[in-house]
Amino acid sequence: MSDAPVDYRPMWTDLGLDLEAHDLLLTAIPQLYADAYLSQQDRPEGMAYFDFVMSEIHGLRIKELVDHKAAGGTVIGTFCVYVPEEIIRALGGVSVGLCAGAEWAYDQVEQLLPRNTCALIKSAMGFKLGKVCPYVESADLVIGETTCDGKKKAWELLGEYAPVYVMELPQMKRPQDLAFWREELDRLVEKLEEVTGNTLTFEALQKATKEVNDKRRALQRLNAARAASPAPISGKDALLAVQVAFYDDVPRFTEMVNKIADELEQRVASGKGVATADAPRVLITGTPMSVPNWKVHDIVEKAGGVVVAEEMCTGSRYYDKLVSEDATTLEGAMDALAVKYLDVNCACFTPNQGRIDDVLRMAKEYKADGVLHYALQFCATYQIEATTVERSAQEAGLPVLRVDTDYSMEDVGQLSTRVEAFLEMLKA
Ligand code: BJ8
Repeated sequence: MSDAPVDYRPMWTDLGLDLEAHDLLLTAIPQLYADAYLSQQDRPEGMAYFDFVMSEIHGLRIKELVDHKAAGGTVIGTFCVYVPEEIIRALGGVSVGLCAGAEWAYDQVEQLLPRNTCALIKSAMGFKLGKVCPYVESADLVIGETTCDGKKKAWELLGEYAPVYVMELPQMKRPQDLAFWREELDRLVEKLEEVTGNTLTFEALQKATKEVNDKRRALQRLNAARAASPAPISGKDALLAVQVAFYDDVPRFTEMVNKIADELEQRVASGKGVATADAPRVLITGTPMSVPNWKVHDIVEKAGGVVVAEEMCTGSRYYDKLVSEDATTLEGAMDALAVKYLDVNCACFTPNQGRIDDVLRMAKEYKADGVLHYALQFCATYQIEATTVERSAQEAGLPVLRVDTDYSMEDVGQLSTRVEAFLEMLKA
């Protein structure tokens, strides 16, 4: 096999990317990655896989998606962990997460959305309008959801540029909400059957459920090792693993993460870590962080702390619960999916005590010294819920630092100062 770099430009042109703008993006991400990731000491060797994945983020993986489509498959884009990837997979689709973590084409975005819209929505919209995301350009269908008001209304506008289907999410978790959600999953199946041209079967859904559960089990293993002191892996690396889980090939990802988990378990047994045993241990909770948003983890870890857990959708909310594999019928398998997916604790639900319980439980399990509440600016649900999280954590004796930010780097200096002071307090 030749080692010559592959020229992906014809593929990007076929996908309709703006090559000039895309070149700029592909210059920025490796710089960010090198600064945040490759500068780390004593990383687990298994992270070489993720270095490779990141170096090919718009290359090899996109080629795989293009080949999958050429063979009759479909690609389905998603923005939320409430969208069951098992159904997409069982219907022969590949699920790819489309949330974006960088400011892009905001001049165009702000002609459509108010300036004070959260960065996650603006970025997702910017990647589409700016024609720099090969994932969204590969998607046969984009699935939005009615989680927060910003997303719900943004999908109407995104629908002018891409084929969008919106799932309605209940805002409470009562029995009648579960019944509604179960029906909503049936409507999703109907739509996906239409797009994929395939019919959902019990066997295919069970197989997909097992495969996605295996992926989550691998992430559970990787993350369980972080309870050790010293932490065997940085928070940044653990975050990256979950970020990649949203678009990588499922069996390959599972295999590679299990290998890293093996390595971490050996590190724990031999007392090897990435930080000193007295480094302040921080649990981060809040809104999701999509590639290449590594800002807050980077600040904490460069200031001498170590992030030991993430209670967020790019964290435990993605992997900590499994779908029951006990069903014997398609109906039963769909019921199991509905139960699992409604059990995600997003701040768009009221009440949302489950999230508070998770934060307190995880802080104990991962021996966190303090909690950093992370919210994107203009995200009302998480910014408001921060008050309850802070109060509950403080009652449990955990100091809390609230960080409201966006994807810009303008506040890095100011945030670093606040984080350093917080870490000093945790050490005292
Ligand atoms: S389940 S957290 S992935 S909705 S940050 S767009 S909530 S204004 S991302 Fe999320 Fe699903 Fe919930 Fe998780 Fe709105 Fe807030 Fe922006 Fe957000």
